Amino acid sequence: MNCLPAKRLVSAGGTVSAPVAGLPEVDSRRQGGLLDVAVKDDFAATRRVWWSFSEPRGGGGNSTSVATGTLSPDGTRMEDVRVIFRQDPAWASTAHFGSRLVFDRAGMLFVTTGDRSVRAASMLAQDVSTQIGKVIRIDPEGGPAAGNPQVAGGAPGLWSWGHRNLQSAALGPDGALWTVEHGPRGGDELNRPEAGRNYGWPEISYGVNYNGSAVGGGETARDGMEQPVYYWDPVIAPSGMAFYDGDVFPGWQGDALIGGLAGQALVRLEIEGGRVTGEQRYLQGVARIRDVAVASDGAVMVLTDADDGALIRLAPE
Ligand SMILES: [Ca+2]
Repeated sequence: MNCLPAKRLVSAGGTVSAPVAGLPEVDSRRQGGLLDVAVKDDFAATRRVWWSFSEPRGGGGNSTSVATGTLSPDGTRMEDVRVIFRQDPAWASTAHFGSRLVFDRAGMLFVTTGDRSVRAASMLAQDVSTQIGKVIRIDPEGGPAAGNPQVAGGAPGLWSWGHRNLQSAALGPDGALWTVEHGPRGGDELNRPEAGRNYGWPEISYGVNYNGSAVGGGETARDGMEQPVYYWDPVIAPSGMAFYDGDVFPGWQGDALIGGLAGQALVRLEIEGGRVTGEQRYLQGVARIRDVAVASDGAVMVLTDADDGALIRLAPE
């Protein structure tokens, strides 16, 4: 089945809606598509929705973009839609778009991007004037966010740089943004990106390129570049992340839950004092896991990545 990207609503009872109408055009080739969706706590009153997607930008180019709109009262269409962020520069690539959207406690919106997967673009992850390979932080209307770092020549919204392909992000119990990025072979990373810091890609990595060659000069550390909190070798191919804050898995309180695509697992990281103290895997081999969330009743919701993908609810018997 080759689906066009569609945003759908799934009811509490598991009924899947028809595609929601009114979305802007999406470049859905290869890794492109509808990427993430976010609402704020006041959604029931405002019906405002934010989503990231790969947007055609002309001339074969595209970018990770963010749109916002209001879901119609009957849930069938987005209204008052506008694009509030367009990654600069656009690039002719069908890979490494990121992307995740996370609201922080100040109500600002983190947007994670990717390095576009081709060498000339990947190098721009180190160029602070671009939005390639970055964590971006904007206000919910797309404007500048108070509290962003002052970086000389920094692109609008610049928070942190030197990232490869960020498909996992969540706000931790510490109120900070945590991310997991796809590394090359053997280099997926958990980071806690701090304002104005450089996370090293494509200069340092714990992995090697897919053809076996070294990343950069083959170093894993360099002055002025941050170390990951944790890394995977072999990789899990991370997508989706949530910190568990429910009641039905009491032993998981405060732990990070991360989806594994190639890893075909739900990965749980025990984190104490900002360090990973244990790793467990669930649903091993069941499916490629695209996203994970914690429901209001404490159940864990897992979205699989397949032609006939499923939304799975995990709760104790
Ligand atoms: Ca890094």
